[in-house]
Parts: sequence; C-alpha cells; structure tokens
Amino acid sequence: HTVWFPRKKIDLDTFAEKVLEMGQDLPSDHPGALDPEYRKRRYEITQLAKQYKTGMKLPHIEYTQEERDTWKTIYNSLKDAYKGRACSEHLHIFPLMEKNCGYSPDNIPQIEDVSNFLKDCTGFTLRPVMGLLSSRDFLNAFAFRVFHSTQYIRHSSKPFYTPEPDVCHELLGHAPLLADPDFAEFCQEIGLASLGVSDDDIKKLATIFWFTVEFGLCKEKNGEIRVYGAGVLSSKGELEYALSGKPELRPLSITETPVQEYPITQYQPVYFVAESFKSATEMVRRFAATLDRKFDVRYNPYTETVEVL
Ligand code: H2B
Ligand code: FE
Repeated sequence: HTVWFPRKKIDLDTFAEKVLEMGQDLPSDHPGALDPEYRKRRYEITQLAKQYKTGMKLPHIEYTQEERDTWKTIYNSLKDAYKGRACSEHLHIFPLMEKNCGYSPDNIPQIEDVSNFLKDCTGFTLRPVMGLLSSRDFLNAFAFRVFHSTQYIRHSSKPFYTPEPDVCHELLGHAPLLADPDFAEFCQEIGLASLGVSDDDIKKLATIFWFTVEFGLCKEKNGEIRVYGAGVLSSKGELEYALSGKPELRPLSITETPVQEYPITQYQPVYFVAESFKSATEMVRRFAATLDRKFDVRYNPYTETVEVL
C-alpha cells in the first residue's frame, strides 16, 4: 500500500494536531517545567499555532521584556561568533534581515515579517507550529518550501540551552539560509524525496537533514570550512567547538551520511562537510533515486501542488 502524503499546501493543515512531545505540555527535565508562568505563556503561544490554518495571518506575538532579554543575550553572543565561522551565505543574508525584517538585539522578529522576506527571496514561507513534528511531517512540508517555526522562546534561566526548537533556533539558525536560492532548492529536494516513502527511508532522509540543515559544515570558495547548519548557528558554544579541530570532519557522503549515528543532547562528534549546496542537492537527487517508491514527484509552483508522475 502507499503512504499518504500532502499534495496541496493546504494539506499541511492536518499536521497541526500531531506534535510529538512538548506540544502543549513539558517533560519534567525542561528548564521551564517548574515555572507556572512560563508554562502558561508557552501554552498561549502554542494554542495560536494549533489554530493556524493556511491563508490566515501569521500570529503576532507581543514579547515580554524578559523574553526580549533572553533573545538579546543569545543574539549578542552569536553575532560575534558568526564572524569567520558562519558560511558566506549566512553572513551576506543576516544584515539584510536586520534591515528588512526586524532582526536586532532589542527585537524578536515576527514570523510574518520573516516569512514575507523569505517569500520574496526564494518562495519559502513560515508556518507556526506547536513543537516537534514527526520527521515525516516536518520533511514533507519542505516539498512546498514551507518551514514550520515555533514562536515561543526558551526559559530565561538557561539562555544557552534548549531541549526543543524555539524562536531563537528557528530565526537565528534556520531562517537566514532559507533566503539563499541554492540552499532553498536543497531543502525542497529533501522534502520531495520524503513524500510517500517508507519509515526506514524517512529515517535516512532525516539523518541527511540532521547532518546538513541542522549540523552541516561547508567549504567556501577559498577552501575554508564554515558552518551552515542551524543547530550550530544557534549555539555560540557549538560554533566554536565545530571548527576547533576537536570533532571529526568528513566529506558529505551518499553512503555514510544517511546511516551515521548521532547524539541529540551534546555537541556532535562527527560533522559532514558539503562542497556546495548545489552538489549536496545533486547527492540528495541521486539518493532519492535509490529509494523504493513506485512513482516520481514534481512540484508545480504555479498551483502549489505536488504532481505525481
Ligand atoms: N519539528 C519541528 N517543529 N522543528 C524541527 O526543527 C524539527 C521537527 N526537526 N521535527 C526535525 C523533526 C528533524 O530533526 C528531522 C527531520 O527529524
Ligand atoms: Fe532545527
């Protein structure tokens, strides 16, 4: 039998209720678990995501002073660390976002402004989400150039740690690269490859995603190694560590990367280095061709639908 997958952008509305964990409630080891105020705030923001449907205005969040202070701490720590470490695309786009969509140490950008900016650059749009989605749902959305973004912020007691994606990870780590045409194409390629494949193949694609979009390193034109993965770009500590010579760096590989094991709560022992986003896209295409799927898919940007061939 075949696995269901979204054919139209509006089909993504069905994901809203299917959050894995930490959707409406928090596990006991979450830094905000014992703070009733934090839980109430997080609940409020996740409810807006739950109610969101395609075509609605993206939720506008009035962030509190405490939330903006947390953002500022992270923003300032990263801004310095980006120099000489973030890839050229990130370094080029970040100032454009400061100019065009409200990025600054004193302001948490609204996802609506970020989404509009991305739409103009690459056609990517953001949609609010309550928390972690399954790998399948999260990846499937990339076929439509849709990125699911949380809007709550981590707990103020631990500005440099979060066990789940938050607005800092999404907007500082992920969003800037989604404005780059080659990177956007790479993301969509993984998304298209993920439509209707087996759980085993989703796991491999999610692993490729982990070692690229989340923790990828790349080679600059001058041969220097830089960071483009959002998990690294949203952590000053890991930015320094990843390029310190301590972890093992390997070339991105169609055979090794999809099956490499990885820890999720500590710095990565292994990173994969991409030659370019274009070559990484080629690799995903070749990998997708090896998957057992009885049909081919193509995205039609005019109708915003996936065509099954
Ligand atoms: N869901 C959400 N909401 N944000 C993510 O960054 C995320 C996710 N990452 N689900 C996914 C899983 C990723 O680690 C891969 C595809 O499993
Ligand atoms: Fe992420």
